Amino acid sequence: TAAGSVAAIDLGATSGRVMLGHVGHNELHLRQVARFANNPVRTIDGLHWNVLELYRNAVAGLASALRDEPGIASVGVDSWAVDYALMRGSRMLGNPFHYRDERSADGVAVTHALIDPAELYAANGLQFLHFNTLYQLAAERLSGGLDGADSMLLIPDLLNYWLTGTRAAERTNASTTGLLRIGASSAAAGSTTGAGQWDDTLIERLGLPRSIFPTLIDAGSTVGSLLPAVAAEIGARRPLDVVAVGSHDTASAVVAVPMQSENSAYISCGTWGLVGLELEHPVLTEASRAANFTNEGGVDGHVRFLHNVMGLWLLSESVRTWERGGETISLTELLAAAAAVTTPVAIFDADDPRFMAPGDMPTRIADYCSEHALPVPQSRAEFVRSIIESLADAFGSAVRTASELSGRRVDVVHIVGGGSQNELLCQLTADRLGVPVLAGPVEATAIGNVLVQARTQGLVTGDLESLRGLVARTFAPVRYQPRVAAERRG
Ligand code: LFR
Repeated sequence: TAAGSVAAIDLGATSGRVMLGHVGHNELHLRQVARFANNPVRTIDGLHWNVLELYRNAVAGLASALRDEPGIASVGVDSWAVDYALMRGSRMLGNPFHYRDERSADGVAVTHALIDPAELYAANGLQFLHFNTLYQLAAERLSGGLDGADSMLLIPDLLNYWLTGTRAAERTNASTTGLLRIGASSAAAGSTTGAGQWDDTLIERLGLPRSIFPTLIDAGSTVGSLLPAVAAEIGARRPLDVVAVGSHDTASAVVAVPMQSENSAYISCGTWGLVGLELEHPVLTEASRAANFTNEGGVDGHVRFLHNVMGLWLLSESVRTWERGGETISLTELLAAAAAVTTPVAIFDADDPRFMAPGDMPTRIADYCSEHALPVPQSRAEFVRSIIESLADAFGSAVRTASELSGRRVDVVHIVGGGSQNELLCQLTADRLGVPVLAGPVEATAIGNVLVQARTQGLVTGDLESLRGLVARTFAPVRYQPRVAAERRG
């Protein structure tokens, strides 16, 4: 097979990027052609994504990708999960809400009054996060927000619609709505138990209009060709397809984790730290529900069995707080200072709900420490050290829990995404677990996006194992040996 190029639009909660991927049987190159901030906007009715600006930047990025490489074969879009736009015909009804908006709390209460959380877990297999789409939609229904809507499009599905005029719901991301039925086997289409399909019973019991949920499609299928107006805007001289990728960013990231055995755990670490395993079957036990582990849909029907840890959000939101006075902080210097801290720092519960909403993170961390009789960090370096130690601690416990709940031994942990560049975090995670950490690639999400498109275009072939082999060969991970285990052995 000949090599070729595709473009990946990858929207994260703090920044978006457009990447050009060049893929062949034994080659994989990625180049960033555009990167832009993702700054949410608070208005009188709550916290929103600036989705028009994200789309404008994505389209501008595609235009520069095409100037660099006119032969691009396709485009794929991924983003964070759960959030959506409500539509009437082709019109978007209002700006999508940010999952950190507080309104979904009302939705949780009404939903759990209708359906017991244990019953919900049996139906959808999802960990409880107050922002899961079903709670947001419940809140929306209470406030009349669903009136007049004839469809609901998750963020990547919305961009795919704007690019092609075709409405569809890609399955990996749809699995985060809480409205897809989980099954005993992987979420394959065509299953007679309704696994991987919109759960009509659940939707009806929640009083949601079934008609707003679009046709489901699998990653790897073609959504459609670029609309002529879009093609003209970006200067495409030949027809260009939009391919559905693992449109949940975490699903794309997991595709590109260079796991070489089934005893590998992964941590996809960006704004969030998504910690878990890839499985063939969901784990729906009471213990798994109590530990708040989720069974999200993966590319090729695998299960992403994982837990959401608060992630680098704790750090980025702290930096944002410190920069409010107009100062610009160097992250490199801050991390170096944190690495040099020798006084013992507090290990706090990174998953405490108080850290969820945007705001003054250092004060919240200090409050947490005082309340729990822990040493309150005294300097920025100590705050950062405390955050990183606490994340490593949470990562360590989540890996251990994933292993216990699934009965799968873990002898290596891969960290991908921005967090894989944080040496202290990688080392401390290895130390906590007593197993090696393999760090990288940083741009796992974009790579996963690119690889699924490349496979659809016939530039590569095979299952995830062979795609991961290509990642492992082209992006050699950095290895962190556990210091604790080494000391014990010595
Ligand atoms: C990571 C992520 C997580 C999801 C959270 C909210 O970017 O997609 O997987 O739980 O954002 O959508």
